[in-house]
Amino acid sequence: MKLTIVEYPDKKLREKSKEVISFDENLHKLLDSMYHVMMNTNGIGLAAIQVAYPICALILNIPDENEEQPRENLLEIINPVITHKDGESVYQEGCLSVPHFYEDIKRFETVTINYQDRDANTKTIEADGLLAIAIQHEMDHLEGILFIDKLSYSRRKKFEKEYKRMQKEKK
Ligand code: Y12
Ligand code: CO
Repeated sequence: MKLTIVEYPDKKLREKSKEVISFDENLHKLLDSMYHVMMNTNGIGLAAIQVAYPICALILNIPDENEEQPRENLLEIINPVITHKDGESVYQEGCLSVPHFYEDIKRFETVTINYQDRDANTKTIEADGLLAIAIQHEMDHLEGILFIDKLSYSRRKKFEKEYKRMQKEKK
Protein backbone atom coordinates (compact mmCIF):
# COMPACT_ATOMS: atom_id res chain seq x y z
CA MET A 1 0.00 0.00 0.00
CA LYS A 2 1.69 3.21 -1.18
CA LEU A 3 0.94 6.14 1.14
CA THR A 4 2.00 9.77 0.93
CA ILE A 5 1.78 12.34 3.68
CA VAL A 6 -0.80 15.08 3.19
CA GLU A 7 0.77 18.47 3.91
CA TYR A 8 -0.69 21.75 5.13
CA PRO A 9 -2.52 23.69 3.68
CA ASP A 10 -4.31 20.72 2.05
CA LYS A 11 -8.00 20.88 3.10
CA LYS A 12 -8.05 17.11 3.59
CA LEU A 13 -6.37 17.69 6.96
CA ARG A 14 -9.51 19.57 8.10
CA GLU A 15 -11.78 16.55 7.62
CA LYS A 16 -13.30 14.92 10.71
CA SER A 17 -12.35 11.27 10.93
CA LYS A 18 -15.03 8.57 11.20
CA GLU A 19 -15.26 5.78 13.77
CA VAL A 20 -13.61 2.52 12.71
CA ILE A 21 -16.22 -0.25 12.43
CA SER A 22 -14.39 -2.97 10.49
CA PHE A 23 -11.28 -4.37 12.13
CA ASP A 24 -10.35 -6.29 9.03
CA GLU A 25 -7.38 -6.95 6.77
CA ASN A 26 -7.75 -3.54 5.11
CA LEU A 27 -7.30 -1.82 8.47
CA HIS A 28 -4.28 -4.00 9.27
CA LYS A 29 -2.68 -3.22 5.90
CA LEU A 30 -3.25 0.50 6.43
CA LEU A 31 -1.70 0.39 9.94
CA ASP A 32 1.32 -1.54 8.64
CA SER A 33 1.84 0.94 5.79
CA MET A 34 1.43 3.90 8.18
CA TYR A 35 4.15 2.41 10.37
CA HIS A 36 6.59 2.28 7.44
CA VAL A 37 5.80 5.86 6.38
CA MET A 38 6.24 7.12 9.93
CA MET A 39 9.56 5.34 10.46
CA ASN A 40 10.89 6.42 7.04
CA THR A 41 10.20 10.06 7.89
CA ASN A 42 11.54 10.03 11.48
CA GLY A 43 8.09 10.48 12.96
CA ILE A 44 6.88 9.53 16.40
CA GLY A 45 3.17 9.80 15.63
CA LEU A 46 0.87 9.64 12.63
CA ALA A 47 -2.92 9.81 12.23
CA ALA A 48 -4.67 8.05 9.34
CA ILE A 49 -6.00 11.36 7.99
CA GLN A 50 -2.37 12.43 7.43
CA VAL A 51 -2.17 9.74 4.75
CA ALA A 52 -5.65 10.68 3.42
CA TYR A 53 -7.71 8.05 5.29
CA PRO A 54 -10.37 9.88 7.37
CA ILE A 55 -10.80 7.17 10.01
CA CYS A 56 -10.18 7.32 13.78
CA ALA A 57 -6.87 5.50 13.77
CA LEU A 58 -3.43 6.69 14.83
CA ILE A 59 -0.06 5.20 15.60
CA LEU A 60 2.63 6.28 18.06
CA ASN A 61 6.17 5.11 18.62
CA ILE A 62 7.77 7.19 21.35
CA PRO A 63 11.59 6.94 21.43
CA ASP A 64 12.95 4.99 24.42
CA GLU A 65 15.80 6.08 26.74
CA ASN A 66 18.31 5.19 23.98
CA GLU A 67 16.37 7.31 21.44
CA GLU A 68 15.37 4.07 19.69
CA GLN A 69 11.91 3.15 18.41
CA PRO A 70 11.66 -0.65 18.39
CA ARG A 71 8.50 -1.95 16.71
CA GLU A 72 7.41 -3.67 19.92
CA ASN A 73 6.88 -0.20 21.43
CA LEU A 74 4.46 0.74 18.65
CA LEU A 75 0.99 1.75 19.82
CA GLU A 76 -1.92 1.36 17.40
CA ILE A 77 -4.82 3.39 18.73
CA ILE A 78 -8.28 3.06 17.21
CA ASN A 79 -11.39 5.06 18.23
CA PRO A 80 -9.72 6.79 21.20
CA VAL A 81 -11.71 8.68 23.82
CA ILE A 82 -10.13 10.83 26.55
CA THR A 83 -11.64 9.88 29.91
CA HIS A 84 -9.40 11.96 32.17
CA LYS A 85 -7.08 14.93 31.71
CA ASP A 86 -5.10 16.97 34.18
CA GLY A 87 -2.33 19.53 34.59
CA GLU A 88 -0.52 21.60 32.03
CA SER A 89 2.71 21.19 30.10
CA VAL A 90 4.44 22.96 27.24
CA TYR A 91 6.44 21.05 24.61
CA GLN A 92 7.98 21.96 21.29
CA GLU A 93 5.89 20.03 18.76
CA GLY A 94 6.40 19.19 15.12
CA CYS A 95 4.13 17.47 12.62
CA LEU A 96 4.87 15.44 9.50
CA SER A 97 2.06 17.38 7.77
CA VAL A 98 3.66 20.74 8.61
CA PRO A 99 7.32 20.14 7.70
CA HIS A 100 10.17 22.30 9.00
CA PHE A 101 8.11 23.99 11.66
CA TYR A 102 8.30 23.46 15.42
CA GLU A 103 6.52 25.44 18.10
CA ASP A 104 5.84 25.38 21.85
CA ILE A 105 2.29 24.18 22.46
CA LYS A 106 0.39 23.98 25.75
CA ARG A 107 -1.38 20.67 26.44
CA PHE A 108 -2.69 18.65 29.39
CA GLU A 109 0.17 17.07 31.34
CA THR A 110 -1.57 13.71 31.81
CA VAL A 111 -4.37 12.03 29.90
CA THR A 112 -6.17 8.72 30.20
CA ILE A 113 -7.69 7.23 27.05
CA ASN A 114 -9.88 4.29 26.23
CA TYR A 115 -9.32 2.88 22.77
CA GLN A 116 -9.36 -0.27 20.67
CA ASP A 117 -6.40 -2.13 19.24
CA ARG A 118 -6.26 -3.54 15.66
CA ASP A 119 -8.34 -6.55 16.74
CA ALA A 120 -11.03 -4.41 18.43
CA ASN A 121 -9.90 -5.29 21.96
CA THR A 122 -10.69 -2.46 24.40
CA LYS A 123 -7.67 -0.93 26.15
CA THR A 124 -6.75 1.93 28.49
CA ILE A 125 -3.60 4.02 28.69
CA GLU A 126 -2.72 6.44 31.46
CA ALA A 127 -0.15 8.68 29.79
CA ASP A 128 2.19 11.44 30.89
CA GLY A 129 5.29 13.08 29.40
CA LEU A 130 5.83 12.92 25.64
CA LEU A 131 3.29 10.11 25.22
CA ALA A 132 0.51 12.30 26.67
CA ILE A 133 1.49 15.17 24.38
CA ALA A 134 1.69 12.98 21.29
CA ILE A 135 -1.72 11.39 22.05
CA GLN A 136 -3.32 14.86 22.25
CA HIS A 137 -1.55 16.02 19.07
CA GLU A 138 -2.69 12.95 17.11
CA MET A 139 -6.23 12.99 18.53
CA ASP A 140 -6.53 16.62 17.37
CA HIS A 141 -5.85 15.38 13.81
CA LEU A 142 -8.98 13.19 14.10
CA GLU A 143 -10.98 16.40 14.62
CA GLY A 144 -9.25 18.26 11.78
CA ILE A 145 -7.20 20.33 14.21
CA LEU A 146 -3.50 21.09 13.66
CA PHE A 147 -0.99 22.25 16.27
CA ILE A 148 -0.55 25.53 14.37
CA ASP A 149 -4.22 26.31 15.17
CA LYS A 150 -3.13 26.74 18.79
CA LEU A 151 -0.65 29.53 18.07
CA SER A 152 -1.29 33.14 19.03
CA TYR A 153 -2.61 35.41 16.25
CA SER A 154 0.79 37.06 15.72
CA ARG A 155 2.74 33.79 15.79
CA ARG A 156 0.29 32.23 13.33
CA LYS A 157 0.70 35.16 10.93
CA LYS A 158 4.46 34.80 11.14
CA PHE A 159 4.15 31.07 10.50
CA GLU A 160 1.93 31.58 7.42
CA LYS A 161 4.46 34.00 5.94
CA GLU A 162 7.45 31.72 6.60
CA TYR A 163 5.61 28.61 5.40
CA LYS A 164 4.52 30.24 2.13
CA ARG A 165 8.10 31.39 1.53
CA MET A 166 9.41 27.86 2.15
CA GLN A 167 6.85 26.36 -0.21
CA LYS A 168 7.85 28.78 -2.97
CA GLU A 169 11.52 27.85 -2.45
CA LYS A 170 10.65 24.14 -2.75
CA LYS A 171 9.11 24.62 -6.24
C1 Y12 B 1 5.70 16.17 20.26
C2 Y12 B 1 6.33 16.03 19.10
C3 Y12 B 1 5.65 15.51 18.01
C4 Y12 B 1 4.32 15.14 18.12
C5 Y12 B 1 3.52 14.59 16.98
C6 Y12 B 1 4.20 13.70 16.02
N1 Y12 B 1 5.06 14.45 15.19
C7 Y12 B 1 6.04 13.91 14.45
O1 Y12 B 1 6.22 12.71 14.49
C8 Y12 B 1 6.86 14.81 13.64
C9 Y12 B 1 7.88 14.40 12.95
C10 Y12 B 1 8.70 15.20 12.07
C11 Y12 B 1 9.71 14.57 11.37
C12 Y12 B 1 10.53 15.26 10.49
O2 Y12 B 1 11.55 14.64 9.82
C13 Y12 B 1 11.40 14.29 8.47
O3 Y12 B 1 10.40 14.58 7.86
C14 Y12 B 1 12.47 13.48 7.88
C15 Y12 B 1 10.33 16.60 10.32
O4 Y12 B 1 11.27 17.20 9.46
C16 Y12 B 1 10.99 18.18 8.58
O5 Y12 B 1 10.12 18.95 8.82
C17 Y12 B 1 11.81 18.29 7.39
C18 Y12 B 1 9.33 17.27 11.01
C19 Y12 B 1 8.50 16.55 11.89
C20 Y12 B 1 3.72 15.34 19.29
C21 Y12 B 1 4.40 15.82 20.33
CO1 CO C 1 0.66 16.06 13.32
